[in-house]
Amino acid sequence: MLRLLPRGVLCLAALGCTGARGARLARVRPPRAPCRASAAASAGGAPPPPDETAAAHADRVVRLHRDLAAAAVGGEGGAGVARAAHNARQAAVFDAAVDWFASAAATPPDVEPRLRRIAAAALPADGARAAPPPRVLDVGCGAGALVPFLRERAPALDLLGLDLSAKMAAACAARHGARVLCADVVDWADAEAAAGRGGAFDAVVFNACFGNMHSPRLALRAACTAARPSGGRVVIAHPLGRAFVSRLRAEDAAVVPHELPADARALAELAEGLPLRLVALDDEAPADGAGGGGDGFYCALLERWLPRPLPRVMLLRGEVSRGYGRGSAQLGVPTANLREQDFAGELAHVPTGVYAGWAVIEGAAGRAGEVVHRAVVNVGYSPTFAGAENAQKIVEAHLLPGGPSGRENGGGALFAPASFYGAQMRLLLCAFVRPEHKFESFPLLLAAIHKDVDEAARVLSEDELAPFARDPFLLMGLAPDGTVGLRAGRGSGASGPVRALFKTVDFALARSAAAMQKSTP
Ligand code: RBF
Ligand code: MG
Repeated sequence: MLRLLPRGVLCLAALGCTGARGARLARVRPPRAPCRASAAASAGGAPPPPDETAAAHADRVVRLHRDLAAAAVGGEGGAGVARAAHNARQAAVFDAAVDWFASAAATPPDVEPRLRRIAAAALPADGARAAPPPRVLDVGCGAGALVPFLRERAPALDLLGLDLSAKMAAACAARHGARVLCADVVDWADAEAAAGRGGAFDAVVFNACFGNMHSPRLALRAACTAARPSGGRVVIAHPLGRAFVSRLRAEDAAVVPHELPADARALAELAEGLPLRLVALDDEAPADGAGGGGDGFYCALLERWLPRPLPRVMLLRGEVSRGYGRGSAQLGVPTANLREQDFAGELAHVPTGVYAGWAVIEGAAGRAGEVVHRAVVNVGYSPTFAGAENAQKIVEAHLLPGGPSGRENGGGALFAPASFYGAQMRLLLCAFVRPEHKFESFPLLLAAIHKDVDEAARVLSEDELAPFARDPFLLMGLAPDGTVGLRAGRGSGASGPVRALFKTVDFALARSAAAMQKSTP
């Protein structure tokens, strides 16, 4: 049974865990040329019986790893070396083992139903016949063990495999007629995003390879970038289970540097700060209890969830400054900007990226006429303007017509930028949409911004975020602790400019306070 977990379970605050687990130093061996013939011979040995059990199969795979380790195929690897060195070792090891992995022995009958379960996690029944056909990214596809089971669910599947081993990639392409690239998912996903092709996949699957990643954290981030922003699936699985991966790691931690995340909390740590939620975790221990016999099963299903509610809502107030004169002039996207220098260092800790929230421009229409606008906000440096990036981090709010529906509070057209320079803006950011990217061209940046606007408009009208439109900070200028009369600040400082305000409030607390506001006439 799949275990369903509540929304937001991945929002636990935790230290980033990149390299924390399994950051054991790699064994250093003199690099030797891969010895494919001997490794393949000892790994495969005599052809396996066609009905090899999963346990015998597991033993065989462990022996294969042991033999490759003993042959020192591929030089250094593991989490303690640079990613390029680790990847080179993965490539050499799996190049050497391709014959076995491309043989029928690599998928004994016992294992087939488990691969079927993993394919089902990636492709839900109702999506399998979708038009256009679902797009799946099979990371570390190897010789294509999962491919037939994905196609079983969606015959017209649009599949792309990635593998670090050129021979595995070639074997997968040849055996399954699949499109396969020899690439590291981390670099590949970054390049796709820069080319405006992020978010293209309905599912990204790590089958029997997640423990081999140099950095599970970077790999997961790459999967987020590749997965469809709303509802795209990320599957981390091993058909033989978590204990089996531990066993492989014990054989050669340079090739398998990481354990699989042991529980929901470990997955939450791994996904901290990423727009993902955990949907289901199947972690079945082997019946023998000893671990690694091959009858375990592991399948974590995560889902891209856009936007990611912020653990702490951000409240900002400051003077709208002139930007860099590019927004309207070059992109046709006017923004009201707050500058880092007006804050007391607080913006340094705000991750760059696109946020959704709500905004009020003070004064323009008089207090009674203040309009709460939906806002799509970029915090960052505009790296796409290479050579003319922002000198400092800025908060750029693109405002949409008023109210949750766009028709409330008078609605109307967007502000013209000229009308808000010098005014005070109050901004409440409640969700993270995506990281800031350096796009390859301005049309790609503009297309991404239009997508941001659509997505923010959609999610701000959902129950999770809509109540924030009535936050006392937006309606009355009251800070959450009630101690700061924000309006009073304006005239109080005859001695100098008013310092901008930055506060954060726990998401759930702020949401219930705002929801209460709603029921008050
Ligand atoms: N600039 C970038 O270089 N990369 C981005 O990913 C990016 N995302 C943005 C998203 C939104 C919703 C907005 C309003 C702006 C974004 N910008 C981004 C900033 C954009 O370059 C800037 O608004 C204009 O250049 C005007 O300064
Ligand atoms: Mg701007």
